[in-house]
Amino acid sequence: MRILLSLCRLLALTLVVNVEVYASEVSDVFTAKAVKLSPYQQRDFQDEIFYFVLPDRFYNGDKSNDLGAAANDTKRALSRGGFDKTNKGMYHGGDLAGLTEKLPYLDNMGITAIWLTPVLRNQAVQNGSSGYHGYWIVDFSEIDPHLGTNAALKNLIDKAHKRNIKVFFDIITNHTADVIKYKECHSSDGLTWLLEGKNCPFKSLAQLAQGDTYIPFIPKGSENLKTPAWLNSVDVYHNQGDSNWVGESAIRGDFAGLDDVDTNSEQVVKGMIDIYKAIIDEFKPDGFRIDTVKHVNMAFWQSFSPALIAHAKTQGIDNFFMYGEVYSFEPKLLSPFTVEGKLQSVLDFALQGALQQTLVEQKGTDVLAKLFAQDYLYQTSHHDIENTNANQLVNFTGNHDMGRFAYALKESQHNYSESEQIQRNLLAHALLYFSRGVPVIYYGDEQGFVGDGGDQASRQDMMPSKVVSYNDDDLLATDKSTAVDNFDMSHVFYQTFAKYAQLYQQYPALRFGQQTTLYSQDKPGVFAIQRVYSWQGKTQKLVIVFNTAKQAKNLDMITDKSAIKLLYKSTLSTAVDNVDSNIDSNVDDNSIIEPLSFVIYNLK
Ligand SMILES: [Ca+2]
Ligand SMILES: [Ca+2]
Ligand SMILES: [Ca+2]
Ligand SMILES: [Ca+2]
Repeated sequence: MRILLSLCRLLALTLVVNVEVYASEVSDVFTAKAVKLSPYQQRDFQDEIFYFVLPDRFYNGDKSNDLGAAANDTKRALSRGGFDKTNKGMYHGGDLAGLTEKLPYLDNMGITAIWLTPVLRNQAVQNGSSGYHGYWIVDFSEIDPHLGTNAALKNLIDKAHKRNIKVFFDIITNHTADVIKYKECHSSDGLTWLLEGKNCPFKSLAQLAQGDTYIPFIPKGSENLKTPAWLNSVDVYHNQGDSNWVGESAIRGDFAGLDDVDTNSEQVVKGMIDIYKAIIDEFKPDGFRIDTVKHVNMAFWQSFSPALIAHAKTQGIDNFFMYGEVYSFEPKLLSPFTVEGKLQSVLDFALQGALQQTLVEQKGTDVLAKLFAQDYLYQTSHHDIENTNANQLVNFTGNHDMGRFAYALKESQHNYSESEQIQRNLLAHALLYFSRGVPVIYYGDEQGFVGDGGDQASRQDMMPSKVVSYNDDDLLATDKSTAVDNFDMSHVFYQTFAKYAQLYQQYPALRFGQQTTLYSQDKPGVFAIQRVYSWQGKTQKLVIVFNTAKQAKNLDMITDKSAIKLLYKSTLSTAVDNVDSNIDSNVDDNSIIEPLSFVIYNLK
């Protein structure tokens, strides 16, 4: 009860009047017409709800491209093949045509922006697996033939824009496909390892200064594989061997053999800017997600980001937006890439970590409070890009590298029942939507996908799969498996995310509101935030109360003070077993936060 009183006191400081709760107003939320979004050209990044998808794993709209480049296409021979629907490391046939066909499915869930894994032309097969994920680019000027053509991508963007959905590309400046080899490590045809462990140990700058260098070479026949042509010179790469992820090697090492571009060189900075200016000119995307940002030197970003934002404006894309992947879980490691690096935003790995700690590991809600208390680190203003702040961070629960949140829940030492996994998953997503930052749904999460871990194990097919290790998964909240089509618009996760999207668009404070923590505790339980937003002479103040405990929590300030109006109360989608619902029956229902649930109040 001390919790509740503290919260009351905090609330009492901020407000006042006597507002009653009308049940009918609560139900209005459910029946409200879809809120009309601003046109995509003018819409703010903070208005978006993202869907992150690997096109190869989504839907096969064109079976004629499953093998990639045509057999007689000698120019693109290395972009042919790698198709095997039974192998999780190979192409599965999904493509841009399939994604275009499924736009209504995304639209109905309230998705307003799509983030595609890289779609530029890849080396199809490399070290025994394939480039189905898109991160092994050889040609930065055209679309991979497995996914379609440049025209197919333009068609996707055109159809998405007609639905007022934005399209963001995943781009890479850190590396290209693995073409360059080292004489000390590889045979002259590049196919055989000379060293134990299939690794070329990193050589530091100090070693290079002593003459201890690798001799890089391009195997015969591969001299002109890359486009643009300047990428075919070994001189534009670091050539220091494989990264061991620490110190100098984090920036200058090869990412498991992928040719690490010398982003310290002015020629490379200009070359990469020109590559992506051309992409903007040709396709007019709404923004970029940038891969492997922390493996590139900060000075590169300081040039790259303002140059592309300015260029996009010349192409009529005024709200062009870029967010980076900095694989770190501390705000003090993430924020320099916005504050110093001039990227507008980064993926909020720190929030992902906090969600895992609170909802998987059952740490206290103070973990969230401590995270958000560091939001000031992102606050800055640059003359050459828009101001950045924590409201623009990109929220996610899991991804194609670390695996799905559902997998973390399944593997938890707490042995959660399926119904509890469902409820924890939905609450994690509520925190994505209703905390500061822009939510991302990882494709398949809305269908209860779980997976066996990260990387390939988390990249299941939405179309019927032939991968045994996918099809034996027990999906959440459905009897289906991944062996069948999973575009089920009645799935409880899909339905719930659609409802979250409606709330998100209906209340501007959920998108733009300045966030303050009202209450947290050092164990699972209440986490209460306030979000305040003023526009056009109006002010909206919302209080969102999350309950991460398996016991209901009772907020008696509603019955006592009536200063807040209930806007939305999450319902237990399925009964959570093992929960203690020992609630005083005299208490007004609107002041109860069910176990693993949340409530949104309007603060007058
Ligand atoms: Ca296909
Ligand atoms: Ca290489
Ligand atoms: Ca690098
Ligand atoms: Ca499995």
